[in-house]
Amino acid sequence: MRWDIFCQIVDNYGDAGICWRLARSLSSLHGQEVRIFCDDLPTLNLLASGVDPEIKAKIALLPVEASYSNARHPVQAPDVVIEAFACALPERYLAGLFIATKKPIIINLEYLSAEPWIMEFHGKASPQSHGIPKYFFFPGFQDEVGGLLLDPVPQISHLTATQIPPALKDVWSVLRPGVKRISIFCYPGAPLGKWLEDLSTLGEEFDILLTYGHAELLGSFSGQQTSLPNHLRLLSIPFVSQDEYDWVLSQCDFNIVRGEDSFVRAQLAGKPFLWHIYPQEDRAHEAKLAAFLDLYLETANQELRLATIAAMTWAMPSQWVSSLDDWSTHALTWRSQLLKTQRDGGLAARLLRFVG
Ligand code: TRH
Repeated sequence: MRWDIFCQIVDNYGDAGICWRLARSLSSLHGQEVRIFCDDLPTLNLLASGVDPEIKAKIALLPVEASYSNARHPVQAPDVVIEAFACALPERYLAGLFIATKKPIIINLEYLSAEPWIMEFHGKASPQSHGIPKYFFFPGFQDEVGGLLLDPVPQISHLTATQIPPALKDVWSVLRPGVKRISIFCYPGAPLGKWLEDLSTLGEEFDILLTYGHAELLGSFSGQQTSLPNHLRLLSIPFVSQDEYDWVLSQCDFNIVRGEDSFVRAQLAGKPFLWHIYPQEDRAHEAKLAAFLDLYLETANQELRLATIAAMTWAMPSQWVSSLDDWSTHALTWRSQLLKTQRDGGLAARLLRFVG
């Protein structure tokens, strides 16, 4: 089938990240023909860099305008149109679909949530005045919903610890053997300086990998690193490709992640993590985090449950670090559990079955 994915980048990388991962899964794992129309191609290209050119060549990354200037429309509409995160389709593209002989299915690909209400809404029709069938598709953890995006192909994220991606060689060369590693990818507003300061008092050594732009978030704190005994070493990594970032997550002992793509990757890396969920004005993110923790901690003992909830809500590391070993074991169990629930192929495969 032919798929058109529309991606509007609001202010972060997540929209492009999800679209790119989905496109790769559909193309590499399921042999689908995919085009992504994006309003910010440089960002999309940045994430997609470093991928095997043969895989990349099969997916068209195009500006939004190309969706209505292409000769394929209105004669040949795709089979499926994805509106990633409910982004609006360009009017001229939609006009082409109206007069196409065979109408596609439009999928409103929603945000990932662990909240139980999505089970009721997943797959529901969203009737439109133009008559082209449109459905809601909710990614999620339960069997009844849209699933999770798994790794598209065994590439960099599956390399072993010694197969360091070239872009990370410099940083990796100064990591201290046997020292715990923490990667940091969070939103501005996180109490990062205080968090690191607390970490530095634990008497244990940590190498801290700051993803692109995060040294600036730390402001004066990063300038004070000499006053932090050797316990903490702060290292900035460049913006790397999506696969390389996945690899970083798999090579750290603890990860701070943020939007829904890195959140799922951290879980599939099988490591303890802090999900700095995107803060929403109506505090809807609090309900989302609580719903996830209900699932994530279902089998955890009371001590680990309290430690994890504390960590996920930015309590200082000294308050929960003693549970880190238990948490590491739990993270591996959770990973296997996730892979079991997604053995049907996860989101891409469920999407294919849904439209098929
Ligand atoms: O960038 P994000 O904060 O995106 C968010 C989410 O989509 C969120 O749900 C949405 O509401 C909000 O934007 C508006 O975080 P996320 O989802 O983790 O996406 C980051 C992507 O960037 C992910 O695919 C990994 C990728 N990435 C790289 O490719 N290289 C890097 O160096 C880093 C740090 C990330």
